Amino acid sequence: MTGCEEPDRTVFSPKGEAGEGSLDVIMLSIYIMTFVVAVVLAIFIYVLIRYRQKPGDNSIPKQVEGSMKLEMLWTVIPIILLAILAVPTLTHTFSLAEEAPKDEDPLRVKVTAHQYWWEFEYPDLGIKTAQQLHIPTDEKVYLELTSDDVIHAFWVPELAGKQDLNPGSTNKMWIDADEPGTYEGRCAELCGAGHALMNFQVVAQEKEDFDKWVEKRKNPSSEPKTAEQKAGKEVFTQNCMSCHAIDGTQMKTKGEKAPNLTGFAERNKIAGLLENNDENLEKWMKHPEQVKPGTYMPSFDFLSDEDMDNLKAYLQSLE
Ligand code: HEC
Ligand SMILES: [Cu+2]
Repeated sequence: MTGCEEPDRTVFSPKGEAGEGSLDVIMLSIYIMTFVVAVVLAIFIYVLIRYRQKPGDNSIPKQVEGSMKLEMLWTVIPIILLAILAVPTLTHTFSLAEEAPKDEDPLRVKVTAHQYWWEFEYPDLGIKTAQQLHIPTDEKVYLELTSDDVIHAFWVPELAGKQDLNPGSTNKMWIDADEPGTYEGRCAELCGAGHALMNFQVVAQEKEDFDKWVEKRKNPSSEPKTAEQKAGKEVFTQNCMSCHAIDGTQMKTKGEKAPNLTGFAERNKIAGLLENNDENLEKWMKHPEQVKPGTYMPSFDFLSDEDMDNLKAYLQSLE
């Protein structure tokens, strides 16, 4: 409850139907627990005062063993309270895993977690991206979640509850946002050295803006224009292409083991973490392990300053 760095980025300020449903369940359990604590405390204080030893009275109170009435009472009341809690909790949890409706052609996204980054694929749109999941507002987006290595968990506190991503199987959930904005996401399952920094963002956009983003992503402008960018592409081809893919150029590699860098200039964070600017980009490329311990991106501190500058110019031209 108190662990989030920004005060309103929590489950207590939901920005969509899924998040609101979760908050309702959380509040119901808080009310029930508050009620139980209050009743128990009241009885406790009453008993402390009412039955404490009176001055001059050393008699031993009447000894009672086993009371059918009390035993029944404190067994039945918790059962009733748990039943009141269980019904909405289960209903909500199962509704979050609801299947995408076949007839309506909903937006589906395949989410694959990797140590320590996120891959987002839109199978019906033919788009692949990383670290930032774009979604349209006011629409349920159906996620199919899986992992490439160990168990991770997908969590965007403002939008929905947590869901595990397991290697070799697929879990389903839907999310929705009713306001445009950038929502912070975290990996919520200890997955290795870089776990605490395995951040991502959900970028919710009005439907038109989202459609524009899709168009742009389908026809990315990744041809270098300036001399610097051209030289940067060379450096990229030699050093980075074995892992990273950029669509829209000839260099369509497998690139499954590292984030797809198409449209990189438009991401507002690098590796889900650092503000996207030239300084941080250089810091990341030179010493990624200092930014995110355990990361599988190798260090490129051996590149000359000129190569580095060209590379930055090229990457920041990818729209
Ligand atoms: C051995 C494979 C590998 C090579 C080679 C490699 N990278 Fe990476 N790169 C990765 C991985 C894995 C990540 C994800 C790191 C993470 O977030 O844990 C990454 C992340 C990045 C990111 C952040 C992406 C994002 O979505 O925010 C950038 C930028 C990047 N690499 C640039 C480069 C450049 C430039 C080169 C060449 C100089 C390069 N990489 C070479 C594996 C590689
Ligand atoms: Cu993880």
